[in-house]
Amino acid sequence: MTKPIYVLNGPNLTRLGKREPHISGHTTLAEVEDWCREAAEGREIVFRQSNAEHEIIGWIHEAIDGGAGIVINPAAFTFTSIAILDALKQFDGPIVELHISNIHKREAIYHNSLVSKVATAVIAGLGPAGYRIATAAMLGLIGDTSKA
Ligand code: DHK
Repeated sequence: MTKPIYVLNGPNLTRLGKREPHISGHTTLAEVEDWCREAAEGREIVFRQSNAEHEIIGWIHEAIDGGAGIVINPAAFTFTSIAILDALKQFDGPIVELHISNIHKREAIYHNSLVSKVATAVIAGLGPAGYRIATAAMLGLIGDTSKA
């Protein structure tokens, strides 16, 4: 059984499309989920969002035992959560850290990502379309050549 790709989303991303559209655009998280499933080219996607740190850690633990790769937009937890960093450290597969906005162009509180310390790659500033690119890149990182 091929392992799924986990696409995990942090706090406030439920409001994607309504929240700060000048930064994140009008695309909703449901549309983003559809894009990830399309970009996965038939590979199973586990797509989750939570405003709760413990839930995101629970899904990372799930991926440790049964996931091929993790695409994660930890949102504000990127800069605050050592607990999420510690969970990701236990994951052997590729991790793609994703941000809709270019965090390095924003206020200083968004400059020091804890997750980047364990991420295989970081995508930031491509808007919601970054999810599609991150998923496609993940197929390559996990060596999914099913469509090659
Ligand atoms: C989303 C957030 O909620 C912010 O806390 C991050 C990230 C940036 C994003 O661009 O996807 O700083």
